Amino acid sequence: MLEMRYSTEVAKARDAGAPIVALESTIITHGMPYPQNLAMAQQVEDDIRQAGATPATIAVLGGTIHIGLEPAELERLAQTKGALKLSRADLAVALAMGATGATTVAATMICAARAGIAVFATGGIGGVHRGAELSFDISADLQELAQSPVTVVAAGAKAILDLPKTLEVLETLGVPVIAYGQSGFPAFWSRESGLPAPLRMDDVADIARAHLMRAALGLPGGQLVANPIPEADEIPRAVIDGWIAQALEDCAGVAAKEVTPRLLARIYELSGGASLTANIALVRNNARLGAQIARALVSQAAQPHIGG
Ligand code: PSU
Ligand code: MN
Repeated sequence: MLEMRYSTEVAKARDAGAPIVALESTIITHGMPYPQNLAMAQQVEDDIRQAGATPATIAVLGGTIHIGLEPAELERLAQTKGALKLSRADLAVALAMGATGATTVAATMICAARAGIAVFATGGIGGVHRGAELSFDISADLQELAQSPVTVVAAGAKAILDLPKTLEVLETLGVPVIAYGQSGFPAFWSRESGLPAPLRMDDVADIARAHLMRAALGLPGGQLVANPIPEADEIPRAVIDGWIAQALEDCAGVAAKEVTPRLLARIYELSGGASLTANIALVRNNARLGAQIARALVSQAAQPHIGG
């Protein structure tokens, strides 16, 4: 009943047992304007290929889960105006109705796990929104990290969120939050949030081993690898904080699924495009790290004493 369609290159990689990195599509349809969204998606796929893995951009097209998009499908999706934003709650309904939609971090994790893909690279995960004590707005991405066995590489959580509360919820849910190569938790457009990361790892092989250990322990869920934006591309905290404060003010009254896309679009305007340039740089950086982790996983899973 559940049909998943694999792109030509992903099908080939699966047959060969080669490393694959999943990519989400909400960042394409709801996170960036056209045509930069398409250029970003193509560039990120190429980064993964150049790093020795196969990219699998995940989306729902006409009611079918696609694991990897053919070039023409990616071009079409990037221009689709009415694409739905699909999270855990929406996925089955969208499939049942034959809809076309982009998958969030949560929905991409669900699809990746079903396809046997262990690593997923994106920009930033959803989290606890500022004012959540009144709005109750907490992204389903957090619960998904506790349920689906996928290692997600992101540049921390978007600085539009309440980062201390986001880290608290992740801890409650038992999600390992691992900063890569530094002790602080990164804040998307900036390398440091000012908060310490709960865990730190400096070695890709350790990250892969921790992923396999979690499974060996019988624990559900994945891990969040927080990879700081490259120094040359970061926006200083003081600068981005000003735009965030303004955007939050301008978007007062926006609710539910609309919140993240509207805030990102407003920050893009306020920054004269600088937020998008940084966003693209950090996604590419995460894609390259994701490819390295996927490669390490493939070589370690071949050693039976760990994978078990
Ligand atoms: N990161 C970006 N742009 C985005 C998102 C993340 O740079 O558009 C998307 C992701 O798909 C993430 C979603 O899963 O926003 C979170 O939305 P919500 O807070 O409604 O769960
Ligand atoms: Mn939300």
